[in-house]
Amino acid sequence: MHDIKKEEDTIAAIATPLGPGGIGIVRVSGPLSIRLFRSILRPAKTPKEIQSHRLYYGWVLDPQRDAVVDEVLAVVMKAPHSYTREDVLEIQCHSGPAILRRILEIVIGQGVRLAEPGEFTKRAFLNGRIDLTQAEAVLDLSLACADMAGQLAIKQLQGQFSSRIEEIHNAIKEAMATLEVAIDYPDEDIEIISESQLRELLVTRGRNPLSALIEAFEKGKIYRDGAKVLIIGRPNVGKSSLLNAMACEDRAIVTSIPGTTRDTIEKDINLEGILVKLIDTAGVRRDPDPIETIGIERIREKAGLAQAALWILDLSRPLSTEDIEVLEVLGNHIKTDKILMVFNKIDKVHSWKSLAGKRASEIYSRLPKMAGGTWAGISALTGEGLASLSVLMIKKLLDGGLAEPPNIMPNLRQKESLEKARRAIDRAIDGLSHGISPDLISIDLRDAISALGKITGDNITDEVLDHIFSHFCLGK
Ligand SMILES: Nc1nc2c(ncn2[C@@H]2O[C@H](COP(=O)(O)OP(=O)(O)OP(=O)(O)O)[C@@H](O)[C@H]2O)c(=O)[nH]1
Ligand SMILES: [Mg+2]
Repeated sequence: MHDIKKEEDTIAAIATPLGPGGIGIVRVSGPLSIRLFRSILRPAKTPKEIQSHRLYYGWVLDPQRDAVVDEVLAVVMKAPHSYTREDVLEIQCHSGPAILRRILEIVIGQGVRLAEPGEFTKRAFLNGRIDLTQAEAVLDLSLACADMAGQLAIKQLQGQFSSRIEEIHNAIKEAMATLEVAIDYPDEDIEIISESQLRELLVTRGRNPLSALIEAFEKGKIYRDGAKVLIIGRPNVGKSSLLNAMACEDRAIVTSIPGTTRDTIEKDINLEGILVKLIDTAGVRRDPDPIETIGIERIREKAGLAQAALWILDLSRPLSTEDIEVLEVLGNHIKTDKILMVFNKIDKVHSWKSLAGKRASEIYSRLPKMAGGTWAGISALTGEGLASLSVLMIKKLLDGGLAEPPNIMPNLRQKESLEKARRAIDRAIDGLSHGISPDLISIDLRDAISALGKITGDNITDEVLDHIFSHFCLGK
């Protein structure tokens, strides 16, 4: 277990977002919680003894002025049956920044301290209710915008990640126990398991599961962080119309005048559970005016960060050099395999599929590097083809098939520890093959265990903890 000092004072924070809403919650944790219930709340029926986990209806009083502040529901959760394992008081009041702040002020006036970001969850961790992977999952959950990221965080919150780490940990322990025997009785030829079996154990139950988790980080990145998708094309092909259609909102101005969009416009959408930032851009054309030149510079900047680009072409008009120039102007800023050709305005033409097929071949012959690229036909006006476009976009973003998101998805901090553990195990495996002495191999294995402990929080420093929890919002 970690040996970081537990906090003993009472903390409070507003636990709900500050904005208009139905209810707001002020959360208190620590030894003063129950006394606070008595001093600032007036329940409709005064209980003899405050019961744990029971909602009490009543009013919050300002003890200094003896005035009623709000009508509330309050609950006390007695230690250790609470989120933090301390006595907790939660006051559900009417939402609104003024009321919430007023109640918080009254609470603070009673000798309670304002909580730091993430301090409730930090206490839950320090008091042993959750491990560090679960604490970090709470953070991910509160930040998750797309449902997939949220689902992943919940799995982590349920402790799936920790149990995988524990399995690896146990395997290493087993290997160490075997080595201990060899160290303690160097002259006797006791072999509990052979060297090759030991190597096998470290590979199958150490190295391989670690590699799988590290790979899950790479695979899961897009589910965790989302992706950026650029919409590019010459003026008037329907880029802004597509942004609006996918966002189900009139986010960008659409007119029949070429050159309507001058700046980049971003909108987050939820694409099959993945958070995608769509970026509409100014139409690219030859001889740009000074504003357009700035616009093109913006596109180049965004292009470097985008995971995919939708190259929009107007199927109702012949292919023009202007279309081709879009890719030339953006040059090396977008990789060809990241580009998806999208033929828009299919509602304006007859038998659009065969026409689009011909148009694609024409593009391949003029731009051989695009050969074999995927394309979609859509009408940003009627919405036709948008569903298939979404499927193609996901495929592009996931580099091929519709991969299932990994069950467990380490974050960057955790991935670095996993890599450290894998390196240590590799050294041990290598050492075994080269007949290195068991005590040296033991040191490598101990390093691996220590790296794993950084993930679950078994051996972690105050500094790292503070860093992790500082990313939380207040009241978490
Ligand atoms: N019939 C039809 N018209 C469309 C479609 N998509 C866009 N338009 C029309 O095409 C015109 C240009 O649309 P925009 O979305 O503004 O095009 P844009 O590519 O953003 O243009 P710029 O911002 O000027 O580069 C508008 O009059 C739209 O109504 C479509 O699928 N079918
Ligand atoms: Mg536009």
